Amino acid sequence: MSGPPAADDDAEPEAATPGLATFTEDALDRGERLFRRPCTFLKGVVAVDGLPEPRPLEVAFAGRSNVGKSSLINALAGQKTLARTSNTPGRTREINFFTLDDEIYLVDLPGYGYAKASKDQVRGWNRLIRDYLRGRSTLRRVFLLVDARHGLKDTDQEILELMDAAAVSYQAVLTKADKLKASELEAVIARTAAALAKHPAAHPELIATSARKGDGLEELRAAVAVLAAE
Ligand SMILES: Nc1nc2c(ncn2[C@@H]2O[C@H](COP(=O)(O)OP(=O)(O)OP(=O)(O)O)[C@@H](O)[C@H]2O)c(=O)[nH]1
Ligand SMILES: [Mg+2]
Repeated sequence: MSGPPAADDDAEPEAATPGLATFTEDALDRGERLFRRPCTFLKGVVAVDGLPEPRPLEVAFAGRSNVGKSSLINALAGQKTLARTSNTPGRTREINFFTLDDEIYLVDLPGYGYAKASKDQVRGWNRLIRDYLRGRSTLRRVFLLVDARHGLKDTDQEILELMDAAAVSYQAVLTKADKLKASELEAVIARTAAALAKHPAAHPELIATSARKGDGLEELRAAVAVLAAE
């Protein structure tokens, strides 16, 4: 006896939210397997002359201070204490390199726009970020983290312009999606995707994540796996 037809069998894939990146089952699967590989801290770098020898793939996580860069790296790797996180903005002050599967660098950048740091500190971190983004020829993509509650802010403009000018490919990743209702999240996705459409080096579609709840981690892992396979 056959049961009722399985509604989804031949159906089109669920309509994607406009502005959100979609991935094939295969890419999602590869992403999951990739991030089951060992991920370890390699080193913290305070000046570009300390950058490690390139690996086949390097991706970086950039964004305003406290946006959730270190938390997202931890969530991706499934390790709570790989990268140091904090309630206090300005936690990550070095460029931290993590090695995934021996082949891939995940790079945790210091946050920018941290109001309480001294001018000298801010200048130093900004220069470090700028030198890294401009000079690292093996950097394949920057995931630009944007707090879903706030969207892109004025303080993001500088890095957007820098990456456009240096032709560094980047993709926006909304963070802390757990803080928003679905309708609010859709609105910020649409708004952010529209703003980024004007930027030549920006990937047109974003990824919405919650390090706390796990949303979007599969997709972000898949994005890294797709780059690794290219
Ligand atoms: N609700 C919620 N909070 C989050 C999430 N991700 C990070 N946070 C919180 O945001 C704060 C900052 O997180 P971090 O990961 O340290 O942020 P960061 O971008 O690395 O900060 P800096 O190193 O200072 O630039 C911490 O209190 C985290 O617990 C999330 O997905 N949901
Ligand atoms: Mg950090």
